Amino acid sequence: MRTTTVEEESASTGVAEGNRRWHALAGLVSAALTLGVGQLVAGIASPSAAPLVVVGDAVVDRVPAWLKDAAIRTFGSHDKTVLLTTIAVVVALLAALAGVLARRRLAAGVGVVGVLGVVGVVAAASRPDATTVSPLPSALGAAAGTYALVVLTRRLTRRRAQGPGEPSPGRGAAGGPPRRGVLLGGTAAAALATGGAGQALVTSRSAEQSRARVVLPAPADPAPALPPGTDPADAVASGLTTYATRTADFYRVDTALVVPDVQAEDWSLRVHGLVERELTIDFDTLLAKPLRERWITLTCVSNEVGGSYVGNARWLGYPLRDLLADVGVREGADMLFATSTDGFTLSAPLAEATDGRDAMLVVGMNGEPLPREHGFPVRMVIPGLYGYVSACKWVTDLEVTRFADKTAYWTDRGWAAKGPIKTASRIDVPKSFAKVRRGRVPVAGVAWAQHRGVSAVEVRVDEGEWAQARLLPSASSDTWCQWVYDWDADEPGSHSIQVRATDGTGTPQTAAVVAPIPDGASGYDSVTVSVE
Ligand SMILES: Nc1nc2c(c(=O)[nH]1)N[C@H]1C(S)=C(S)[C@@H](COP(=O)(O)O)O[C@H]1N2
Ligand SMILES: [Mo]
Repeated sequence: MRTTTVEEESASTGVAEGNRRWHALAGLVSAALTLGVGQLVAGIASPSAAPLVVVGDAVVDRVPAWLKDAAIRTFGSHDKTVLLTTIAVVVALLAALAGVLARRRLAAGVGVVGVLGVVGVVAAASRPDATTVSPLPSALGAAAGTYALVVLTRRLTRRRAQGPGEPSPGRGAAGGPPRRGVLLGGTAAAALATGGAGQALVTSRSAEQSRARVVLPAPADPAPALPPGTDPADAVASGLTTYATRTADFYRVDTALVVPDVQAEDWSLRVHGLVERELTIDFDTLLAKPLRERWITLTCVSNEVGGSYVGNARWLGYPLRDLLADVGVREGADMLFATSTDGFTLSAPLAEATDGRDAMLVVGMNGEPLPREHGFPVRMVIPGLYGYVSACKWVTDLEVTRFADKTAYWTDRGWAAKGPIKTASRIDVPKSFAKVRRGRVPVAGVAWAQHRGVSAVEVRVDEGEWAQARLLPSASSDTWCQWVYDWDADEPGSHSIQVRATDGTGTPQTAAVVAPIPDGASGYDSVTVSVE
């Protein structure tokens, strides 16, 4: 029996080229089926273990810090989309390669798919929230994909074995319908169907449903009524940040590629380490504790001078001090090591968690259960510390330990072990490069020095004398405050305006210009405006 060699085919009118394309397509639809079946198995068995997601998460946790920083700088909040797309493109290229390889040596193609499957299985198994079923989506997905690749390759090669000179059923010859198109199309449709069904299952088992069932109790210790005088209408209309940040506008910073899907019914927190009595608390027990509600302004250590990674909300929670009293902290401990369901860790200093400030295990934000992306069902908040050392979202484990014994996620990547928030101020209006009319120009913004409080804000124009701005009221020293300065702009031309705050201890904000890494940015915010 005669078999066609590649050389013979190449010689014959680009048929080989065409065949190669079909085989590449077979690789692609097989990979799509891998992901689809993986998603379906994830939906049934392990919602957080869909193949693309576990691989993406594994990549996020392994890329060097400089690359991660560069990605965030370049792509901003699109960094996760860019990463997922990159992974999808790489997988697609490898899949096409597998298809082409399988054409000549089936084992080689299957090998490439197998390696992809193993990568998924290892990534799934090495997740911090891994269970025995976590590797299943990648394993079964890869099995389905391999099977598809073998069947499709055999069909395509059998066609080819008929020889280039014979009529091609694929092109609608008398032998029948365009079979290879149907085969590949059918596989692609199966991939879509399994993937779609899996996605629907994942969503229906979601935290969103669980969140809708939560009824928050009234706080035993409610937040103070806001003193009148915040949010002057004219300043807000021209762009001054409102005192309270709407939940939908609240900044989000985390390492989670996909927002962790935790149901309140499944949640529990283990408190252990240097304690007298270990404790595990579930969501209902937590809600039954006397809860406290407070206005607290959160800030990210990676916020640039003038940046927007800062927001003020009303948080409802159980004081960490009370929780730690329940377990009894032992001698020598100085750190609270918090771990979230997705494996993120942070190191919070015990001193600040227990000195009487409103450090809390939080269940509510602005009167509602925590939104998923802000840590549903439970997160931490400690006033006065940057989020990366205080505000663990989706927290499920608290270990009382010592800074000498443990380091957390961002500390391992070059950021400081401790992160008290630096005194800062920001100009919201006028915007930089605005053109303003001669006369009285309102300059306004926010200033923060959480837990020390803001005692003064000053403004200067063209590096002249500092002049006092008017501070608007705030709920406590744990929140930012708004400020307004009426500038008499009587000289036409370009002017620079700078701002600085002084904290409650009388220490002015530093002028030293410093980048966010390792312990927070500093320097004065400024805008340049032109008066006409
Ligand atoms: N699980 C988890 N918690 C986390 C983070 C994270 O990456 N993962 N990031 C921290 C950082 S750096 C900040 S600034 C705050 C941001 O909280 P927000 O997204 O609710 O504004 O969450 C903190 N908690
Ligand atoms: Mo942060």
